[in-house]
Amino acid sequence: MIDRLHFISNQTATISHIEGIQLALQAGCRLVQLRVKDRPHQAVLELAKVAKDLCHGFEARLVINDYPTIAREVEAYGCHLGLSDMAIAQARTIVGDKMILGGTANNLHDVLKRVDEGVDYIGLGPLRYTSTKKSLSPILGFEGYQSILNSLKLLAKTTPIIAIGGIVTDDISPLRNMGIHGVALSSTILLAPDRASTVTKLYNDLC
Ligand code: TZP
Ligand code: MG
Repeated sequence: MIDRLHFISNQTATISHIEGIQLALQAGCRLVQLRVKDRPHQAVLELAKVAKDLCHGFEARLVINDYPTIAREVEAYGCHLGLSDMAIAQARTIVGDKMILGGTANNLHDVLKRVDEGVDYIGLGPLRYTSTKKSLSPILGFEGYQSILNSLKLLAKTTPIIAIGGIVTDDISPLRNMGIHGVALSSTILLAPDRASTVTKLYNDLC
């Protein structure tokens, strides 16, 4: 089963990608996505190697955003691709059959495209505004998710949907109740006053 909680790395004013990943792992996260947007390929590869070692120490899974070749090189658990990144079919030829591939979607059209491409999960968002991502797509709100999930149900499409974008702990129950498989989040974990109890609550509410 695809993990229900995905921690997305982000560099804040005071916390680096690697520090953030370490904090998330210490808090109990068991799937980490390394999402580095502002560094050259070689620098991302170096971060990916460190992230892989950290995840290994916590028996956690590592997903690499944007770079199938890096995901293959560090033997990551998965790779996540946006709509303007490499096509899923091409990525599959690079990462092989065992790695999971996730794809971003912002609306029903994208979701159906991702289903056709055969992704292992779909990151669908944003739920609401977040400063973590630049060039944010239109906000879906709960109504947007409900409408897309209704359509998927009618079409009998079962690809797991991971909600993303400005998600806080109180969102988990309503999202799960409408049929969302899991959530991907960054700020709610990184900026939590007590990260461990936040992650515990997230996992409990995601059951
Ligand atoms: N894609 C859509 S929103 C987002 C990404 C990568 C960032 C999610 O971070 P946060 O801090 O949980 O809103
Ligand atoms: Mg991308």
